[in-house]
Amino acid sequence: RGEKAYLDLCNHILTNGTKRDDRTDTGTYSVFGHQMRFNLEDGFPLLTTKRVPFRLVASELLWFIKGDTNIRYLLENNNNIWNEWAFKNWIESDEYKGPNMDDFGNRIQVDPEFNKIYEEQMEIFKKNILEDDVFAEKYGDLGSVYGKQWRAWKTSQNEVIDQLKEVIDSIRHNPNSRRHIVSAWNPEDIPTMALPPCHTLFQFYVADGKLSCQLYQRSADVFLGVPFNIASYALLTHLIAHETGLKVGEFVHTMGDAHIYSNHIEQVKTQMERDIRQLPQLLLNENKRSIFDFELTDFELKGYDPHPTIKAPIAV
Ligand code: DHF
Ligand code: TMP
Repeated sequence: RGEKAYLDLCNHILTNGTKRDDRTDTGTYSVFGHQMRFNLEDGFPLLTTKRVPFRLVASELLWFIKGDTNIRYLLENNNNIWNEWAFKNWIESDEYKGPNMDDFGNRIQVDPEFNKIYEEQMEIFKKNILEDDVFAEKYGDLGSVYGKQWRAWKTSQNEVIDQLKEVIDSIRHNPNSRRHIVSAWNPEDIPTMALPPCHTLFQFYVADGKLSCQLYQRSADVFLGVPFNIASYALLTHLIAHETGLKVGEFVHTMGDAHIYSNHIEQVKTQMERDIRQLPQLLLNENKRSIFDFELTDFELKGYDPHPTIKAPIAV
């Protein structure tokens, strides 16, 4: 349970994982089908064996909750975690006339000179997203990703379904339901997405006045993505519990392909040697009730005292 379950998963993959090639040409060690449990009553599950930037987790979640799919909002909040996937659309477009950026994700890691040129192009790209409405509209959008499916799933009758609002209503009015589900996996829309949803589907469960959440994550980058995903769904569960007058229960994290990229192994080993510290506590602004009204300043994390950051390259 808890952070130990995360470190156990790392150990399990390094010990028993199968070496596999992957889409990004990075190479991974992976296992298929794994589950971790986090009791949210024990504290907020932000890993302590490395620093996980809560501010970035929170602004990404607020972006999903708004139903936004454009990275402009993230950039306005100094959040750069989705830049590469929007940049990819830009450099593959006819309008891009700059230096060749093919396969930039791998080249920046092996070619310092190329990396410099990439950094310049990325800065120009970010500036354009922030300052040029037309450019942002066209190239800042990641397609029908999480925010769109959560808040405005389009039906065959051209209606929209607000899955998030409906699930909150059903938790409130019919807590015993076994149908508290939100799906980001919309087969028809997959081709229009910058990245098909990794956190694919989640379900809530109410018992003893407590709200639990289980996530099915089809693909899990255990070193970089998973610490964010745990914190993000824990935060979402807190927000919905707050709105519906429930206490928080458990977060159950179920994974399909759980992998460690071959260029994260040293970092993972460093992290595994560290001792687990006490979890922080999450405080929410008591004056706000609806999850749709929350802003970054309404969250406070108390007592977060993690080991230092561990850097790693992300596979694009
Ligand atoms: N692709 C891959 N290969 N792995 C991912 O985890 C991933 N996650 C995405 C989009 N594509 C992905 C969205 N979420 C970082 C964390 C989560 C995330 C994207 C990026 C990340 O780079 N985290 C760094 C800190 C980044 C920063 O400070 O700006 C970390 O050390 O946690
Ligand atoms: P894939 O689409 O080929 O599975 O690649 C997606 C990669 O991104 C994979 O390594 C999983 C990772 N990922 C996470 O772990 N968590 C996330 O939230 C996101 C968006 C991606």
